[in-house]
Amino acid sequence: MRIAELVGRRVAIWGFGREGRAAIHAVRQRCPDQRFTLFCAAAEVDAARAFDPALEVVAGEPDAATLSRFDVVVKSPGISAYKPALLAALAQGTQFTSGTALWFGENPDAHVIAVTGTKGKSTTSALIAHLTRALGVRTALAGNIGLPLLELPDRQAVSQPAELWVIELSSFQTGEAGPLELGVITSLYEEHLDWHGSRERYVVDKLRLADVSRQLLVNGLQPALLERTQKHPHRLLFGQPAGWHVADGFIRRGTQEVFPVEQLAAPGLHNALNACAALAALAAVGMDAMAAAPALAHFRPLPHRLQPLGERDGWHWVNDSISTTPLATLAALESLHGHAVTVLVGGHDRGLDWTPFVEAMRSSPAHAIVCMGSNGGRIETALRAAGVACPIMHVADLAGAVAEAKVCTPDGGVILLSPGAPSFDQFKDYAERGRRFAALAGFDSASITGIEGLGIDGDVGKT
Ligand code: UMA
Repeated sequence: MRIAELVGRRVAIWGFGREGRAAIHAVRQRCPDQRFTLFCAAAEVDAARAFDPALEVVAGEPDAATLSRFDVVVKSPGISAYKPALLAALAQGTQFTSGTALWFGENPDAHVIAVTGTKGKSTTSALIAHLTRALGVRTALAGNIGLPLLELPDRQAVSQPAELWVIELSSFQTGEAGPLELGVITSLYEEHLDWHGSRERYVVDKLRLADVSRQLLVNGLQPALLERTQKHPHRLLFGQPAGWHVADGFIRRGTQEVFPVEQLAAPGLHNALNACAALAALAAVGMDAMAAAPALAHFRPLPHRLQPLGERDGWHWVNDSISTTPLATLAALESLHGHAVTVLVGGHDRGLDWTPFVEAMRSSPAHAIVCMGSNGGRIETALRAAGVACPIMHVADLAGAVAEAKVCTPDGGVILLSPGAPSFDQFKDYAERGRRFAALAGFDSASITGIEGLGIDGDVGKT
């Protein structure tokens, strides 16, 4: 759908976050005389009225009858597409679209690499943009990583439009994109079950990217992903010995040594694999990946994703606040193997199974584990029941966890925040949790949390 198709129709925008605001602005620019309605939370009403006085602002969750009074609803990604009210309105003929879908409608011939995956999608997107820019390609970086597509300037309105668009898509958006040149799927685990309703639907929604991608690049180390994408007519793999993969301390293309893992700016095996995905993506769209590879040394790791904050009071501090599954916490610990690591785990309890974490800690414990937040007690109990042989502490919140970590971590050791759980029990989001951790450690939280490179050639900053 194009934005111009909204003219003269009954239009509502649902959600007043980053995406909702971008949608209001874009629709207002293209359809200045259009009346439209915004559905948002009661706490957002004043800000919404100030943002666009011509809006009809309605507080609270719309029901099916309310939604079905509209021809088109532009929905924010965080609102589940499986809400009963939405499905009922859809059945009555209301169309649902989104900022992502409208952008693709406006830009059908843009040269796009879209990246999704349970883990690794933001870093891989940023790496692709970093590498293509190193080759001199004018590149836009946007999407779920932190910049709504509708916030990017119109291609027609800028003197130098992007030559390549690198777009991160969450599982909430993969069904809204395309058609596009290359889809990249970095990994497939279990996430966002509250939005999708079931694991199978999460997988199906995530894999919608395959349907709209002319070429599909997937992680060759994940059997389930391989099986689910094998019918794609132009499937490429990374992580396997014949192509871009990691072996014996090097990123390799086949047998050729391309880049030493220890010189990667972003630490950990999973980041080396993300780099393989990025290099393979460049090669897939006909760019010189070998020439771009040296730029991996200058990539700035994204905030909150296994982000080394630096040294304070004799400890190394690592912020992995984005970690919302126990498997992500294990990956973080794996990447710090060989160091004395105190790991801070726990947060909002959404019922995930911590057994793999507990089992891993039984065979190879961290230096110490501090459990916190609403599922902290549950994790502590499981660790103790399994007889994990390292100090285990239980505290109420992040401040308490940092204080405990300072007591039990030796000089030169690592204090790692990798909660394996969402932040909503104590914070607005993972970014706020990461900033708080940085501040508690003694860093200037504002200066470490920007994402470099958003927008066209990095013209947009973010904190
Ligand atoms: N809302 C409802 N009902 C709901 C949920 C939300 O009415 O059930 C309303 C809220 O009241 C609010 C608005 O929706 O008015 C918030 O919209 P949103 O949750 O879609 O958040 P935005 O601020 O628009 O941010 C979104 C992405 N957030 C989500 O998908 C949850 C951001 O990804 C993204 O960076 C931003 O657009 C810019 O494109 C964040 C994220 O956590 C980083 N993504 C998840 C992930 O990466 O796993 C999916």
